[in-house]
Amino acid sequence: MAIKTQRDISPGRKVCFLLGLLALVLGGCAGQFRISGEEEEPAVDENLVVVGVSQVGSESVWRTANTASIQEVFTNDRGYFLLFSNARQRQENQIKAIRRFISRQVDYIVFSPITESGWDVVLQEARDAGIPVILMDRQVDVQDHTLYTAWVGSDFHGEGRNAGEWLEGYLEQQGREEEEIRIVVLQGTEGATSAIGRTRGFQEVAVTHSNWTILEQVDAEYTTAKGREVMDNLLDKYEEIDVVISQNDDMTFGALEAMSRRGITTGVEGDVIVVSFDAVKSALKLVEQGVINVDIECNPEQGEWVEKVIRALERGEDVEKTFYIEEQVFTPENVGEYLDQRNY
Ligand code: GZL
Ligand code: ZN
Repeated sequence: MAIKTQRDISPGRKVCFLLGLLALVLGGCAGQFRISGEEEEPAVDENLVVVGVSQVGSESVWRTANTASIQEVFTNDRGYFLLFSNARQRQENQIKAIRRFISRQVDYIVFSPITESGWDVVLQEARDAGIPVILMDRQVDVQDHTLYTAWVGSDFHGEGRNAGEWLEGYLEQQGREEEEIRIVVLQGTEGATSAIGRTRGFQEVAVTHSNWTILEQVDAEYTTAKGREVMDNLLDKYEEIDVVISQNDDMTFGALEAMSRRGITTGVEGDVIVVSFDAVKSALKLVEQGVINVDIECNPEQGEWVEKVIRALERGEDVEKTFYIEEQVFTPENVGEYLDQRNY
């Protein structure tokens, strides 16, 4: 799919757009609005491509970066009018926001479904309204996959395998490939595609090692507070833990706190091996210090890809159903060259 660098706006739209912009500036209000369902909803400028975005929440550094990547691209000067809603980790808020977008007859609906189930009805309503839906980050588990036009996200299953394969290599390097390895897993939000994929991918590798035991996998909701609480409980319960697999950096920060409070060291020279996911800058710094052994990247900068899909649809082009974003694995050996490039 050829992507043009600049959106074509027809001359008619240009004039209205400039007038619209003038009105907005004079009106003192920015062209992008946040709707979290409380404040009065703004009038939509019909001369722009209106995009309604329902975001999971702001549970993690990753999510904040993901939101920023949306707000950076769906701007007035690129021909868009963004209606943005933060669901604060509640599916019913996402469904309400999508229904509001439908009633406002937006041109496109974009959302990251907090969990995979429960979307068939509202996506049918969007289709009945003739509004294309683009999924970002997580996926929906629906009977009819034509209910959405495209999905932009990561290969979570591949990320889980990356973690397992890295651990294989590391234990071999340490001469521990025959040793009993006791593993705990801090999982992300139950039912989230990212948690499902990472769990499955890692387990696929783990089952090939009879000396690896996954003691327990616990939902720690992708947050630091829950990560700390869950890690504390696991440390109370299990005498010996050799590896912590934490499915995002925010939970890892909490787990590190729980361990260091008990004098347990982690990372390259530590008692416990720590495998994390997301690879946000604050965690990559801990990789560089050797406190986290490895961080499996999950790239949140999906806004530009979602915008490319919408631009293609605006031109009447067909689009791929799936867009996987490139990702890699960061260790103390390679993280240095990426750290200063990280802007989240
Ligand atoms: C991953 C995304 C996850 C991140 C977490 O694509 O679904 O949700 O890994 C975020 O940080 O909460
Ligand atoms: Zn597989």
